[in-house]
Amino acid sequence: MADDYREMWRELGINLEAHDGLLEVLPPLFGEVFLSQTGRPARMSYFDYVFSEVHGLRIRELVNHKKSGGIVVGTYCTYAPEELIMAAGGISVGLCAGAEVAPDEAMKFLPGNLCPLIKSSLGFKLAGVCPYIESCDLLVGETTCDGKKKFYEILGDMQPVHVMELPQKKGATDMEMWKSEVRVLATRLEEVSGKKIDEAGLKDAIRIANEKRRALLRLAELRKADPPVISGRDALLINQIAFNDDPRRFTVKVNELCDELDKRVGQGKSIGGPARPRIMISGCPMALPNWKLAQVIETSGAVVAMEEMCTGIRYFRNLVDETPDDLEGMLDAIADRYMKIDCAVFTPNTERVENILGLVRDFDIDAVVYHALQACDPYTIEAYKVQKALDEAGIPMLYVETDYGNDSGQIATRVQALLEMVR
Ligand code: BJ8
Repeated sequence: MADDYREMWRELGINLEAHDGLLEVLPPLFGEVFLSQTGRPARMSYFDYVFSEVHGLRIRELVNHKKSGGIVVGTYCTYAPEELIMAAGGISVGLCAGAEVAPDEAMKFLPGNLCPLIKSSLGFKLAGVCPYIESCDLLVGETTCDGKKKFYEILGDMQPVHVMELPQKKGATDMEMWKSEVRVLATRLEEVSGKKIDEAGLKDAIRIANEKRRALLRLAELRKADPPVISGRDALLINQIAFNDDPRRFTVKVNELCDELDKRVGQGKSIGGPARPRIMISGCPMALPNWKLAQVIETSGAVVAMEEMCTGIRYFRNLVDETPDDLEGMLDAIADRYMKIDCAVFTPNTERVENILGLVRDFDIDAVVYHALQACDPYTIEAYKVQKALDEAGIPMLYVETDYGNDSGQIATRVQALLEMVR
């Protein structure tokens, strides 16, 4: 891949030497986590290919889109409404980082005891190894956790950033404020792109984003099969790719995979043998290429049957109402949909606990592994409420606080003890 794309990366301002180092470590890791699995669905080959070209072909598509007058908009959170970006002629790309890059550089700006997702996201920018962020005309942030808010201020010195004010409660006045924030973002996107968001374009964008979510919901539904027809690792990879791939193409490919999985269910063809403990991972998102926890759980003899996180069902559970035809109605429908997201930054956040209990029931979950990124206040603190509810429901929960370092061995010991309890 590297030879074909070097000139493009150079033009984007990528630090080629550091980038080469990154590209060297990813293929062996990918091979170990994904290609080593036996009995994978054949249609996973598309997602393997997308990953292999994640800094190549997809970036070329972004560059070509810009050459033809479009814009690229980077996001760091599932609260950033991708429909608006699409309707303004933009391509939306997720920028959260899931591997440690340039930690010493990042710590010149940020404290060491900050969540690894934020430190690494800045590390990728400072090291000049992310062609996605270098392709962006605008970065959309949001006032979720304090770390992200302050990170956007730093990032704003390097690139144009628009921060949406996200309320922390879900009352009537909060909703009004959020509706107006959605409109402010729409105006900013129009200014950056020079393209007016009109009714037809927004209607189309809502449909495209909903179709993507429907495909992911269909995939989630197929993961209820016991024995499982797809691994949690593969489902996680698909969820991660959802943030960066072309949404129409991605939807087609997820549906093709689901067709294959439908057949597998009919044939009783599982991945990895007989039924095993069914685990749900809950908590902080896992940005590419963070696969550590899913890998540990599945190589310990269990299957991850669901992810209650933003690189999981929190991203696609809710659809935008497609009935409004006027611009104002559509903007309100978008605002309504995004406010249903149950991130731990909200207070109170009883919806999340209820949703977790619902998922445990619907996906026949034997135990929950709680994924807390170190120093993430919202999710580490909310673990208490989740634990309490799961205790009452008789479902064991293992709390894992981790970062992007190599602690797989210690986690594996604890996961194995959990699995012994539920076998
Ligand atoms: S909607 S989960 S993507 S905020 S892990 S940076 S919360 S300290 S990523 Fe998130 Fe949006 Fe919520 Fe989802 Fe802060 Fe926690 Fe770090 Fe986090």
